[in-house]
Amino acid sequence: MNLNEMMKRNYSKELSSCSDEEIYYALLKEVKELASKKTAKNPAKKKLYYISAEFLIGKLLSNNLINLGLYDDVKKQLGEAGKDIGRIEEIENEPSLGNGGLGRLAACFLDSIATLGLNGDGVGLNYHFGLFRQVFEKNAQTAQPDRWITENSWLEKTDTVYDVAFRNTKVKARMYDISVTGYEGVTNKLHLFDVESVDESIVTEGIDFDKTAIEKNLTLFLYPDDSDENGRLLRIYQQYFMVSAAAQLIIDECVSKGSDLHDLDKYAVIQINDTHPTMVIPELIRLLNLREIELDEAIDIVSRTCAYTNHTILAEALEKWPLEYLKKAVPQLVPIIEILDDKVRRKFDDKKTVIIDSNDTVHMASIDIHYSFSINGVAKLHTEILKSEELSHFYKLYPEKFNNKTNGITFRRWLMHCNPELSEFITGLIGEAWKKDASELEGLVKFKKDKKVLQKLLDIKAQKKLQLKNYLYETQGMEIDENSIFDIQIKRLHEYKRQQMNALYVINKYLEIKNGVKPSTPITVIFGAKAAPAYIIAQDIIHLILCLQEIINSDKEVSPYLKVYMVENYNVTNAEKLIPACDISQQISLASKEASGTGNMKFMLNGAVTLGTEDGANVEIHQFVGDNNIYIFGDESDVVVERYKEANYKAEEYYKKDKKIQKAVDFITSGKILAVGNKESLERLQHELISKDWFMTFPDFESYTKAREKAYKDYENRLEWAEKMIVNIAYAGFFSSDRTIEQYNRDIWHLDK
Ligand code: 26Q
Repeated sequence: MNLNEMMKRNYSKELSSCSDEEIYYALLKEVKELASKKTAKNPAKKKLYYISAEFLIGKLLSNNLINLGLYDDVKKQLGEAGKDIGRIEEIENEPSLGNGGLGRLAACFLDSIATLGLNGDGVGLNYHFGLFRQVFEKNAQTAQPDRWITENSWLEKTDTVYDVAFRNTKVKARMYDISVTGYEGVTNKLHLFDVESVDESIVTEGIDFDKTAIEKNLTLFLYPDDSDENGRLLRIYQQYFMVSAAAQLIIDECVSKGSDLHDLDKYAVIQINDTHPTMVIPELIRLLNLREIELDEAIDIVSRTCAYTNHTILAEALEKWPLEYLKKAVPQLVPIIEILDDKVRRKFDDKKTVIIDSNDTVHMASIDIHYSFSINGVAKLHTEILKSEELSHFYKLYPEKFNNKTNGITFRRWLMHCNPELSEFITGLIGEAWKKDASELEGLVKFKKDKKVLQKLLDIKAQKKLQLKNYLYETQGMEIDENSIFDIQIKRLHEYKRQQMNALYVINKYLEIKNGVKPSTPITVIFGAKAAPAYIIAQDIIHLILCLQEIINSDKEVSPYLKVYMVENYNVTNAEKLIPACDISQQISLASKEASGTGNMKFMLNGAVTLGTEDGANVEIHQFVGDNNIYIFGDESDVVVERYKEANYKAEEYYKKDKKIQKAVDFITSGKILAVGNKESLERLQHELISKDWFMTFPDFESYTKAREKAYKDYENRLEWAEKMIVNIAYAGFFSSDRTIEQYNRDIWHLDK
């Protein structure tokens, strides 16, 4: 690719005299063309449809340049013309089409599917605003709409349009495509359906809009507030819109390839990403039945075609819908769901596995489990807990359907793109093979006593920390000491992830420094998290952290030793800057609650050391790196599960007898914080902790503190620390999403290469 010629073609100008914007749009056009040339000429007969309400894809320019093998050359040519590829990337808006882990996982999977040359497309929704943009005002989160679609973007309008009928209205679903490039692989598609009559002008204050005007609002936002009935109904409308269009697309494509639909499972496999696309099961059954296939056979066909992934064990996140809502929105599915329920009731006595319960509530996961052929969890521990606890009644019925697929991440984005310095260094040590086979990274272990290598690793980390410092100064005005320990917790805000426990530790550290006990190396604690707008306690925790930020950073006695920052609007783009700069990765969920986590893998790959509980994929990370290269603390999942069963945990007892806990919790409503914070919010949070502490931060607090102090102490011995870093990088290979996808394909999808 000759950029000078490209710019002359597009703008009749020399590259050096083009603006960053002009260069970005020319590259966008060129890369789209090149990507489409890599579409498989003779795709395999069977195709995977990965249906998901979220695809948190992040910016695509660099990712696509890397995957098409053009990145280095483009960067060089730009450099020669005095242009910086980093600045050009900034022109691109990040499409926030996901909340967090589940959506980002879907994006990593698409990358690996294309990289492995598998025939598989994503299917989802083209939200115009995606997830809200987080803005801090008066030490609190506010939510703003985040429009990402521009006149020219990665989206390609297609001619495919389907009718989708609801009880009261009918809309048209137009398909837009984004090319998904594989690394030295093929180009697949992400199909995003959009309602033709969408109207962005109905968005009024912040992220408020008329929730009843389905034709106009259906694809405006990702997961609109579901705290009132109209909001919840809208979620059903969105889900049905997505799966009805998907089902029509699947049938069309299979028929055009020669399927008579009785053999649908020879042409298609559908992966249902959590329960959000569950209605694809009854919808496909309905459509097959309309095409003269007997109901029993249709049910059988669909069950052989669908597979379900569970991403959560939190009861409140398992979707349940009142039958009433389905009748209001999609009455055509109700008789099918009733039949599915009836079949279950005839076959099994266990009331816990019914689809429609005695309150006329529809359990979406029950539909998935009875009517798909595979059910998988996302990390070993998670899958075991599903089998023994949350889904044990189903496991008894279908032990053969249950399997584990430990999550993974794409190393193209989460190492090659975000940390080219480390990538090159690794390649210099062990060669290029790790880029296609991540297990090759284990070859780094043999350098763990090589002082030169360790020193270089520390130098690269220092460089990434300096880059982050500059980025956060430019974008958010933060002033970070690059010589401090970067201790980072970035993920959605949720009580089970326990940002509040991290904050309690910070309070204690602050009080300690005030008392003259100073850490030998300064510490920078960084948070990044969005909270669902209707999740009050989560808002309170953000408020507490922002208040701490104000108090601690402006305290002249303390700030040379401890600073706290909450990054505004945490998203994929700033994750790519934060992760390579991290020393300590906080993965501190209450054991049993985090299904897997994938941030933990990204940090490890970039040489951060984990401070974590035995939860989700931390368990597997621990097994790989061994006790010396991770800081594990806290009660294990069996203890936690037992404590919930006994229902005898009393937070107040810990508060009363543990002085450290008491001091930290009392500080939440001290004069110092109230001077900068909101009394109602802080008192609510304090009360919640003392009276409930539902995610058991107090029982783990002492061991958390000890482990964290030990990590800070160990950090002092730089070469020993670097040894931990290299061991983490070396064993991160298992967590490549290429490995995960190989396993999905081997055990579930059976696609030909
Ligand atoms: C449910 C009902 C009503 C409204 C919203 C929802 C809802 C929305 C989003 C339920 C769940 C989600 C997202 C879940 C999620 O991101 N789970 C994460 O998935 C990751 C990938 O497997 C795991 O690594 C994380 O551990 C898990 O929390």
